[in-house]
Amino acid sequence: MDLKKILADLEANNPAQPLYLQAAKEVLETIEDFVNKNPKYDKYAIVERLLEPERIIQFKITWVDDNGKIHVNRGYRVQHNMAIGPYKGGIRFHPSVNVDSMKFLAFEQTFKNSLTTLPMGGGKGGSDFDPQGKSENEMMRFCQSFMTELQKYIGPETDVPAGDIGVGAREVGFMYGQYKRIRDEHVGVLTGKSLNWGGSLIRPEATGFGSIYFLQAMLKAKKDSLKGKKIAVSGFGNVAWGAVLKLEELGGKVIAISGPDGYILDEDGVTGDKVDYMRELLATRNNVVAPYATKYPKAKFIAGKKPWELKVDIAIPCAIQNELNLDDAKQLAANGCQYVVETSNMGCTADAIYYLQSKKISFAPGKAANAGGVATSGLEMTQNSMKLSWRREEVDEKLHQIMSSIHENCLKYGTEKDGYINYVKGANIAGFIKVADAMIEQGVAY
Ligand code: 2IT
Repeated sequence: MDLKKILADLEANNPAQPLYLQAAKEVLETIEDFVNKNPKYDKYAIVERLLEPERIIQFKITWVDDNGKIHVNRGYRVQHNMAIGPYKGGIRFHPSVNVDSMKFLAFEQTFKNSLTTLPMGGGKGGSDFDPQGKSENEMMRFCQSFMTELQKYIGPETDVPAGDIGVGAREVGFMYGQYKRIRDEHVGVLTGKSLNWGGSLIRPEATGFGSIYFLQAMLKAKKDSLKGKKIAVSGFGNVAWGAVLKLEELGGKVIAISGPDGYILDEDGVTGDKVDYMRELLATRNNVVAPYATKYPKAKFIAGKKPWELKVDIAIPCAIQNELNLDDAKQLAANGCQYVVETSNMGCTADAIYYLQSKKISFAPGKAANAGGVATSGLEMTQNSMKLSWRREEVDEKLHQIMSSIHENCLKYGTEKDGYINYVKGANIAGFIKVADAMIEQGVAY
């Protein structure tokens, strides 16, 4: 493949889309050698085809707030690739949502979903609507308006959305109710549902749990363990919560969590009822972490800073894209950090990743480390199809197996001559192969 030309065309075709270009460039650079060694991919123009989403849907959402004022927001669904299964991916409600962030997330999702071993294509959706400060009724009306339009494009065998930033079980419930009202079907069209109407055990914890299972495999690969490790986590939402919960169980010491307002330093460790309190904080939807230090006065709140300035062995970004930049990477490396487990989608900037890798710090990309969330969504889809539910242990065991298999695939395609594991390369190549081969076998369709 002619990387230079592909990149030039990509930039020309996607102006003002820095996130999409960042995500695509990372994949292209890491699969280049592999694609060049396997000419069939060029013959079938697989790379060029993968760079164009199969469909981008943009729609208008109007809704009425509690004071009777009418608002207009934009909604999106990017259906990136359906080669190995129905489009699958979350819905994000956040002011940063635009066609660029949706495209990057859908693109990443295709590779991530391929890694899970389950039959799921890649998609992503959302709205620039900001849930912060909205009442429950406003959330419900917004979700209903959103689904009134989205339902035209989704279905249990077509496209199966789920939650993401700003969309939890409550919002999935509101959207599911509206889908059902319009279509008159109780089907597995969304995942992340509540337990008593089709949800799966472990789904709420799955992204965080999966990321820590992946970390365990990374540690094992270096004959290391969690014992005595100090850990900084960013975010305090669903993903951070699952990670902290699993770390507590396995004996890793989390000394920091964070929010958009700053970070909490809790030298005693975020454990016990403090972990439950993270849920309460999220439920307030004020999007600030500071109240933790009021409730637990031994902890400190450091306003306006990121937890990457702390001396920790392991850093786990769990918040949002590009939350860990080159300066943060330098600071972490200078402080002796040995593992960075990117659990947010594209949580690290490209230069931060290069820097960490140049220092031989073990770096897991989000596509691999956070795949446990969507993998468990895949398990929810399976249970819905079979019209039964698995026990907690069953789901957890499957999740564990999936994360181990993703790690093995990273080792297979990412181990370098000096033994360093380039997880980015490994994940991108392994994710690419399955989708690319499926596209070839299905002829020139998309
Ligand atoms: O980024 C992600 O993988 C998710 N938000 C989960 C998607 C899903 O379909 O469960």
